[in-house]
Amino acid sequence: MTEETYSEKIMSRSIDPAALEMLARAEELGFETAWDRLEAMLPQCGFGELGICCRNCNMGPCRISPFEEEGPKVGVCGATADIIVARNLIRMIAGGAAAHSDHGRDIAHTLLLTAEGKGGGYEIKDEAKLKALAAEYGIETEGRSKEEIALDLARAVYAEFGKQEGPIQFTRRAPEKRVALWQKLGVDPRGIDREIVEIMHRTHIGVDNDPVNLILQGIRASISDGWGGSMIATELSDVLFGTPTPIRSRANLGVLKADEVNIVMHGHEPTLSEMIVAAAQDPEMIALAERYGAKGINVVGMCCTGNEVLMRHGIPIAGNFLQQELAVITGAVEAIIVDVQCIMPALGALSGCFHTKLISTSPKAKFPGATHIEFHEEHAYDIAKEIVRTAVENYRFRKPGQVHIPDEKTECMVGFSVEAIVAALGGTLDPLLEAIKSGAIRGIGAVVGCNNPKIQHDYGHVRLLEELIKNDVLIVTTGCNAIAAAKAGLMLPEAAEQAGEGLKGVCQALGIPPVLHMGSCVDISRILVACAAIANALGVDISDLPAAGAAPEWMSEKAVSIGTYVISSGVFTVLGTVPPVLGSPVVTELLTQGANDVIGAVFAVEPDPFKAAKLMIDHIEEKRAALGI
Ligand code: BF8
Repeated sequence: MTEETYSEKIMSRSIDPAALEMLARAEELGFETAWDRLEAMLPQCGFGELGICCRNCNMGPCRISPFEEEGPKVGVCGATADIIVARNLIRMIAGGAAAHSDHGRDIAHTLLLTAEGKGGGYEIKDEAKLKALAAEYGIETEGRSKEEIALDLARAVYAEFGKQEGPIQFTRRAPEKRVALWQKLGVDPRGIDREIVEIMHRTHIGVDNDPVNLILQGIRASISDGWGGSMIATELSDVLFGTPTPIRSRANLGVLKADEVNIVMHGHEPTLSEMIVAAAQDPEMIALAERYGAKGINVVGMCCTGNEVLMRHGIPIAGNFLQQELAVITGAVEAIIVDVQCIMPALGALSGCFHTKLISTSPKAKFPGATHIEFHEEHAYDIAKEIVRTAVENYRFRKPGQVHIPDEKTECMVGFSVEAIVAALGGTLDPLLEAIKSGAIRGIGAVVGCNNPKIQHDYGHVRLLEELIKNDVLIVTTGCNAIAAAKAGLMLPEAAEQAGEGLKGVCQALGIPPVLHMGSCVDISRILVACAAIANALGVDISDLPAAGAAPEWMSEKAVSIGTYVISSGVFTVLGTVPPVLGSPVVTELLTQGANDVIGAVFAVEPDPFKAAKLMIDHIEEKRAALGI
C-alpha cells in the first residue's frame, strides 16, 4: 500500500508517513489502536468535557446541567459548576505535579545511593554541575570528594519534598520580580509534597469552595513542579548522566532494524534507560545476540525516556506517544521495556499478538500482559543485563512474516541544554539578546507536549513549528513535540532554509537548527532557566519577554501542571485541545483573561496551528513593542 491508496480515515489520523504506513497495516491485520478506541468512544461524555461532573464524594456522582432551564445547577452538597470545575482542574494539576516530582525524587534517590557507594553502576558524570548546584544550596565544596558533596546535595534536595515551610531553592532562580509576585499572591510554594497534599485536602467534600482560591493553590503546586520537582529531575540527571551537548541521531520507526535484536525503551526515568543502553553494549550480551543469529542489539527510545538517551547518547528515537502501539505492530520488537508514565495498558494485549515482550520494571507501574522484572538502583546494571538478556533470548521467536518496518528515519541534531546553547553562542547570551533586539529573531516559542488522537498526529506540532520559524521565532522544545520536530526534519541546521531571513541568518552563523531540542518533559525546567536568564539579562520579568508557549496536542495531567506553571512563570500559552473547564464561566474567564492582571499571562485555546501561530506571534510583537525593541 502507498499513501495514495490509504483510506480517508487513515489519512486523517497522522501526517507522519511511517505512522500512516503502520496504521494501514494495523487496519489490514485487524489490530486496534488508540485512534480506533477514541472513535468507539464518540461521542465522549459532554459533562466530562465541560468539567462539571463531580465524583469527590459518595453522595454523587453529581453533574451540573449546562443548559439554561433544565436540570440541577448545584451538586448534592451545593457545589456550583465553578467549584466543581476548579476542583477537578486542580486535581489534574496534583496528578501531573506528583508524576513529575516523584520522577525527580527517584533521581535524588539514585544520587543518594551513588554518593553512598550503593548505586549499582551509576557514577557522577558532571562534577562541575554538582559543584554549581551545591553552591546554590550553600554546601561546602572545597577539599571535599564528589561523593561527599553529592551526599549533602541529595539530602538537601530530598528535603525539598517534605518541607513544611519554603522556599524551594530552585524557585529562587526566577527573576526577583517574579518571586516577589508569587509571594504577594501567596503562591510561593513550600514543600513539593505539601502543595500536592493540600490540593487533595482542599478538594475533599466541604473544604475549599472558592474557585479562585482553589486555582491559586493549583498555581502554587504547579510552581513546585516546574521550579521544584521537574527542575530537580533535570539537574540531578545531568549530574549523574552528564549535561547534554549537541549530538546527531535519527528519529522515527525506521530506526528499528530487521536483522538485530530491537529493544524499545519507553517511559520517563533515565535511571533505567541509561543502564539498558550500557547493558546492551556488554560484550556478553552482544555475543549472545549473535549466537541467536542477530547482527547486534539495537536499543531505541520512545517518548521521554527516549528523549533522555537521545540527548545524552544519540540513541535513535522510534517515535512519540501515539507511535508506541505502532512500534509493536512492526513485529520487529523483541522487548518494549517500560518504567512509568504515558505507557498505554493496551500494549500488553497487543504485544501478545506478536513475539514482543512487554517488560514492566517499576514497583509503581504494573501492566496486564507484562513480564515484570523489578528494577532497583542498588543492582541497576545486573538487572538491566537480565532485562536485555530476556530481550535477546526472545529474538529466536520473531516471526519473519510479521515483520514490517517503515523506511522513515530522519536525521536530527539534539542536545541543547541551556549550557549547550550558551556554548553555541560563544559562552554568553549576548549574541542571542542582540539578535532579539535587532529583530533578526522576533522572539522565542516554547512548543511542547503530547500527542492526542483528537488532533491529527503531529499535524498540530509540525505545522505550528513551521509557521513560527517562517516568522523568525526561534523554537525551544521538549517531549513529544520535540520528537515530532525531529521526525519532520526541523532539527537539522539545514532546516534554517525554512526559516525567515533573520532566524535563518542566526542559525547559519551558529550552525544550529531553528528548532532546539531541550529534552524530555521534566526538561521544560531548562526552558524556565533560559527564560529567567534572558529576563535577568534584560532586567525585566519573564512576562515582559517576547516569548510564547504552546502545547498543540496535549493530553496528560502532567501537561496541565506544565501549562499552569508556564503561565504562572509569565509566559502566554496556547493549548491545542480544550481543557475540561468550559462548564465554569468563572474558571474560564480567569484562565483566559483574568490571570493576566494577576500573574501576567493567560491561556488561549486554538486547535488550528496556523491561528495558534498568529496568536503567539501577535503576543511576541506586543511584548517587543512594550520593551521598545
Ligand atoms: O512527559 S509529552 S505524551 S511522553 S506527557 Fe507523555 Fe505528553 Fe509525551 Fe513525556 Ni510529556
